[in-house]
Amino acid sequence: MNAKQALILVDLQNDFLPGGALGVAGGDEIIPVVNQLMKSFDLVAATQDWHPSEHGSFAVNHPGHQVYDVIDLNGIEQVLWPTHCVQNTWGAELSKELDQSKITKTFPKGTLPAVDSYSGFYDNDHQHATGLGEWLRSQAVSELTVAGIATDYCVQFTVLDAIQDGFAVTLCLPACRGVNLDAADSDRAIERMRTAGAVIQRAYP
Ligand code: VGL
Ligand code: ZN
Repeated sequence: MNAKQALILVDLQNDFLPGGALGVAGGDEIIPVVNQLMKSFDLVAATQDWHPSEHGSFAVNHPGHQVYDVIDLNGIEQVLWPTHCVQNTWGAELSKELDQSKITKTFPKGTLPAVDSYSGFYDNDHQHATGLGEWLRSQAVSELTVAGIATDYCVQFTVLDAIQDGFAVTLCLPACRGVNLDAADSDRAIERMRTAGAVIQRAYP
C-alpha cells in the first residue's frame, strides 16, 4: 500500500498576493497551478496567517521602528512587517481564485501577539502547536507536498518543521513564491530545505 499523502497550502491569502498589504511578486501566478495540483490529492490542508491587530510582528506596534527592521521579539529575531492578515479582514481571507472546495481543513497561525508563527505546525518559539501535525497523523498521512507563500518565510519554516516531525516532504517550487527582501533569500531557503531532507520538485506538471 502506498503511503498516504497530503497537500499543504501555505498562506494563499489576499494580503500576500499582488495588491495586498504584503504582496509577493508573482503570488497570483501560483493560484492556477495550485488549483491543478489539488486534483492529485485526497487531503488538502491550508494554513492561514491570522494575526490580532496588536501582533508583535507588525512594525506599527513598535514605535521608532520601520517596516523590515529586525528586532528581538521576546528572545527571537523578528522581521517587522507591514500590518497584514488581521483576523476577520479581507486581507486574511484565502484568495477567491483558489478552489477552496478542495480544502479539507484550515489551520490558523500567528494568533498570539507575543510570538510570530511562520510555520504551519508551531509558533516560532516551538511552544504552541497549531494542530496541523496532530491532524495529519490522525489521517494517517506520512508524506506531504508543500506549496504557497512565502518560500523564504512560511513555506520554509513549514517544511523544516514537517521534516523534524518525521514527515517526508516534497516542495513544489512552481507553486511557491518568495518575498526576497534580499534577492537570494528564496534560493538560500530552498538549499536549507533540500539539505534538511526535502525533495525539491522543480517542474509541474
Ligand atoms: C509570512 C511574513 C509574515 C508568510 C507571514 O506567509 O510567509 N511572511 N507573515
Ligand atoms: Zn504574518
